[in-house]
Amino acid sequence: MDQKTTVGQFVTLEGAEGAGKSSLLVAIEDWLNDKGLVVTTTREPGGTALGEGLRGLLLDPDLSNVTPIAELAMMFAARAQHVSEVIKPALARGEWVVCDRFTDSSYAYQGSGRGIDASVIAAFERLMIQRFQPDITFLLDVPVDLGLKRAGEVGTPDRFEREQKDFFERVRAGFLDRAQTAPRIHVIDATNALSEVTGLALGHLDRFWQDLGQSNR
Ligand code: Z5A
Repeated sequence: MDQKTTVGQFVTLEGAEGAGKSSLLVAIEDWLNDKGLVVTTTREPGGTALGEGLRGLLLDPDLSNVTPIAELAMMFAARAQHVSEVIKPALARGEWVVCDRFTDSSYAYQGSGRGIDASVIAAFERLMIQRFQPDITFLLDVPVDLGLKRAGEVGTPDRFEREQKDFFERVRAGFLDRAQTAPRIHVIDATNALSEVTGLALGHLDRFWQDLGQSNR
């Protein structure tokens, strides 16, 4: 396919603790670069000076009594800045953007995990980012115990990593429910070896890429 016929696409990676998003992001970036595409990689919360500042507060284990709605508002403040300052400009330049987490995480963590009603999150989504959506999403699904074990092997626990197992069970269920409602979300069994997880995701990405070529003919 002639790469000049494609326009920038927005790819997001989702999943609970230790699912392997960071590892997959590198493989996707390499795959897209091999196609001759320009790729911007980024993450949430973060991706801008404001977003990284808010990330520091959101993950700070010493801030133990943040209310769920304040947490949600900070996630969306970071996201609004990120969409406007980084994501949309990169897409407008024809680049592909690969982002570690996006709005699906707010539905899973602040919605299913913290108990905020989905209609409240949808209202933030409308107000703050005008319902801007990814083009394709990979949801890395892993049982909570395995994810926590993997994540526990890296660094000291942040504010989210200090949550109890039942919180992460709700988050996992929330992600899987959401995947039922959006065809853009591809669920990948992340209990597999990293090479297999990568292969499954790149298979979906290749089909998505081929379909883009079809629609550009
Ligand atoms: N959050 C939120 O609440 N609401 C929102 O709207 C948003 C975010 C956007 C920060 O996210 C927190 O923000 C997050 C949710 C919340 N907290 N939690 N939980 P983050 O993405 O920065 O944090 P994270 O999810 O905790 O990252 P992570 O633990 O690093 O997960 P990962 O990126 O999916 O995993 P990884 O770093 O690629 O892998 C972890 C380890 O497992 C590493 O040693 C790998 O080598 C290993 N690994 C990975 N895959 C495999 C396989 N397949 N086999 C064996 N070993 C593996």
